Amino acid sequence: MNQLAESLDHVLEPVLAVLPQRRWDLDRLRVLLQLNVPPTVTVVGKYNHGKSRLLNELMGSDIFNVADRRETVALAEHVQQGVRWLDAPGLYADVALQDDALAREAMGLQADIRLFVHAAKEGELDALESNLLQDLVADHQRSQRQNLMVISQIDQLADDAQEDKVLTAIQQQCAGLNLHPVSSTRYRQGRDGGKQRMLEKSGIPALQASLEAALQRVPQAREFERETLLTELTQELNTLQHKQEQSLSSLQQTQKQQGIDFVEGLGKILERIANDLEPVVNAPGVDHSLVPDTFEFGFKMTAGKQERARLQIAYSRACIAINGHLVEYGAVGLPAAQRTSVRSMDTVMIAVMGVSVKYRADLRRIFCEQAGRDKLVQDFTHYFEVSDGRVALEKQIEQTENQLAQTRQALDGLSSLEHA
Ligand SMILES: Nc1nc2c(ncn2[C@@H]2O[C@H](COP(=O)(O)OP(=O)(O)OP(=O)(O)O)[C@@H](O)[C@H]2O)c(=O)[nH]1
Ligand SMILES: [Mg+2]
Repeated sequence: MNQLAESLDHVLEPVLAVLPQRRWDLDRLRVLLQLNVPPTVTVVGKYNHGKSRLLNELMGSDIFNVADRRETVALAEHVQQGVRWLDAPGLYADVALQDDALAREAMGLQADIRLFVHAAKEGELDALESNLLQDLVADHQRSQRQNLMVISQIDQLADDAQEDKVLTAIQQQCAGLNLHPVSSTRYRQGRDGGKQRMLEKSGIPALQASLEAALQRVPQAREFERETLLTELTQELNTLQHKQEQSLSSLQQTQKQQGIDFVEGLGKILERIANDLEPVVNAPGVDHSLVPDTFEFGFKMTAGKQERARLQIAYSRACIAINGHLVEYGAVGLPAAQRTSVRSMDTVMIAVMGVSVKYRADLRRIFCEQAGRDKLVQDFTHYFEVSDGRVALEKQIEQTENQLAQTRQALDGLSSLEHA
């Protein structure tokens, strides 16, 4: 691979990675950016309509194979006097459409000038030809790539009247395009026999004149097409970049706000819990919960039992309030790496609060002191940050950042081409 091709790859591959749907345009741009590719002329049309033979007559030598059947099955090229002639297979001839792919490569990718060849004896263009011609005309409007309409094998028509009729009908199908009626056989006869009238009647000299003018326009058409493609691609990348920047900033904003809301919300809940617990943990008098029950009390209610029940209820309420917050933020279960075989134990609540019974002193330390609440916020926030939703959001941000970096790289590459 030469140096230019390598540096083009370096620029165009990143663009393709970002805009895979523009592969075709990027391939064409690669051709346009190649230096020293002679103006390229190709033929487009159905098989056996005389395409290869026409090229031979235009070149003045029998380079391409001509036969009375489907003949051309691969692209063939010949450079002569600064023009690159490209013979392509007939369209729609091959059921597997392999030939069509080659024809499209020639007319879509390589050619600056396309000779649309249609045999006069076939009468009007059929639907496939007509669609193809419309595509080519639309492409010309976008890219200034040129199309010449050639009606071939006019010697096969009975007389001038029939020729008029056929040409009039076809002209209506391709408004705006000049028709070039030609006969390769007449041209050959005229040339070999030195018959000037036959030469003129072959239509080939007139086609040659049109082709010559079209060839003159190729440099400026290429320049226009290159600029058009570069502008379109740059615009598309700019739009994409803008969208990606917006979604990145909105994701980051969500991430930040969620984090703030989680911590602030939890802080408020903990303060409310501390207020609710205040009278329970600071009840005056003896702490009966620490007095063990003895056998003699059996199933009777005791002050100790009552107090422990009160503490248990207060603690449960605190846990329910906290858990509600965790549910709201999707931070209920443990991250996969921390899960055990006991599913019911794999909760953030248990991981942070433990399973031991809580007494007054515990509740006071855990909820009523700032340090205790700070510790809870810290521990719960840790599990919030590793929760599935939070991790997914982080991944999404990373992904968007990567995509944005790719888009920027693609844009940088393209702008280096514009300024080259
Ligand atoms: N009478 C007459 N026959 C022609 C003319 N041009 C080509 N032919 C004949 O038509 C047949 C097909 O010509 P080709 O040039 O091979 O046709 P093609 O369009 O290249 O065909 P594929 O390569 O199969 O797509 C050959 O037998 C040619 O000699 C012409 O102007 N007049
Ligand atoms: Mg051919």
